[in-house]
Amino acid sequence: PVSHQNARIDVVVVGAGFAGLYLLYKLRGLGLAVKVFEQGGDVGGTWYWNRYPGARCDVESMQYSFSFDDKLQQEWDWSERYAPQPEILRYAGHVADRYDLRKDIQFNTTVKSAVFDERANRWTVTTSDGQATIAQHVVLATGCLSNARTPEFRGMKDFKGKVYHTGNWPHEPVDFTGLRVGVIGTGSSAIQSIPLIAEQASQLTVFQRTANFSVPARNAPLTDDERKSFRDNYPEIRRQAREDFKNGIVQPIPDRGALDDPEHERREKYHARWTSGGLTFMGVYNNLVLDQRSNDTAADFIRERISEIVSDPETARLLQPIDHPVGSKRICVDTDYYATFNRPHVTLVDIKAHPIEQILPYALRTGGKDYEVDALVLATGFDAMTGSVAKIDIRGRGGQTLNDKWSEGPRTYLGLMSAGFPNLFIVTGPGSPSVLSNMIVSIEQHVDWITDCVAYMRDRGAEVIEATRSAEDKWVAHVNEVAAGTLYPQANSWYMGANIPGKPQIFMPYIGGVGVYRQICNDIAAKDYEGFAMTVGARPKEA
Ligand code: NA7
Repeated sequence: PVSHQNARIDVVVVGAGFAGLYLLYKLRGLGLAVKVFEQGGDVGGTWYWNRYPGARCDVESMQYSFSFDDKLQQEWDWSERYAPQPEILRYAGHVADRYDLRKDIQFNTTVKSAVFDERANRWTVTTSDGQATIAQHVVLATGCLSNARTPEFRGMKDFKGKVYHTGNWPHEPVDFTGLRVGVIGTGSSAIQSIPLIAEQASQLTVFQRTANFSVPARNAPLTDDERKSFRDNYPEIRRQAREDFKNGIVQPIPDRGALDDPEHERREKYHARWTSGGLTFMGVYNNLVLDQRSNDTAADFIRERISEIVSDPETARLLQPIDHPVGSKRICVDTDYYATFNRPHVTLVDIKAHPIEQILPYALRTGGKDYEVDALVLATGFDAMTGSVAKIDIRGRGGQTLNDKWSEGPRTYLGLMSAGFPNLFIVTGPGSPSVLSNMIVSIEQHVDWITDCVAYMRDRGAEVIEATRSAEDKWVAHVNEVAAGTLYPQANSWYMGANIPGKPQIFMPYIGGVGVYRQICNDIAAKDYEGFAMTVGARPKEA
């Protein structure tokens, strides 16, 4: 049984990460009554859950931060080039305090279902505390990498040591001193945490299925001068991030393709980016994700660096990715990852050739051999982009569930709405640039667009907005067409849903770039929300 909350709520927001926080701030600015439900015990979303050692953002902190309030960006001091997780979490907390957001956020509360009442044009949102909240709009700010995934391994329940998932790390410090630790996975989370776990563990065994490309972060403390140069130029830097750079990250602009340069020049350029560090490595040339031969030159360069750094030839060979173009999975950014394998107590085990057969009370069995471990770290990733939405029982027109509608893969118009689910918005959803971009740039754009849309509706007395099927069909086709022109679909990545057994494989994010995407969204709004139907009275009208 659920009890109904009586207070009038205009918008329910699901999630209090960066998207949820900014939504609350903006919607409140319209004078609306907003209620945010957050399953964690505090704000911060992905940065609340991902507390593993070495967790930090791979976008530079001066760019991975809110731009909506100049005072905020002038006053907040980032300590390092890449902010560590505790600092990003403090920043989220600061934003919540600064704008007094916590009073409208209910923590430790999971949204169970959202059901649209077609007669009343209202959503009923039920939560884990047994309450039902009625609202005109629901916004899913549930995040793209927030649903940690634990694969099923035979014998897992028999394991007697401690098990940790990087995406759901304990709040109290974890000490691996003197322990034999096993890490499963070699994605970004593993690559960040392995060098630090190796500092403590007596023995570290890394179980790798697919090698990933990683480039050095070259992280360092930010100097006052570096901070000042951003702050003095923030209006232009933020404009460029929004408009000029596909991924929302300001970086030196490549003016040519990899094959336009002779080999020695190409190598010099790769070396320069390798030395300056960071994921802008992929921006050495403008065609690395478009042309296989060009991509090969970058991939070869990284493979060479790996064999240079790692002393054992067999380990070096295993660490060299061979099965996907560089950048078709998000490139990893590390501090001493490859060099860690030179430490005598660190071992790499190939579980592609010999998959994990069984987990025993204190060991992992693969290739007929038992690797003894006292603690297990699962760095096995997320049910990305759709996982957190799928956990909520969402029912739109005619009682259709969103999971049913998306059973062949997510379908949205602009990543913002899905036809048949009126007044249900998604922030950085599938079909928007989302995870292919600086998430804060994308979050701010979506939140601004949604807020403007809600204000537009209110000014015109419109009660309902929904994506039309035809606009959605066209957008889905466009998203696929743009992806097909790149090397991205070649990798078995979580962009494709390929890491979840049984998940339909379609390329989820929109790869056209944040500037192009923003323009499309703005044009649609300027044409009175073309492709959306708005209901002013009883009947929906095509906009
Ligand atoms: P990722 O990038 O999804 O990495 C997960 C890793 O776990 C990857 O190496 C997987 O190998 C491995 N994995 C997953 N399932 C299994 C099973 N069943 N057996 C063996 N190995 C497995 O997640 P992260 O948390 O590292 O990073 C996610 C994003 O966060 C990252 O891209 C950044 O944007 C921030 P696989 O490649 O599937 O063979």
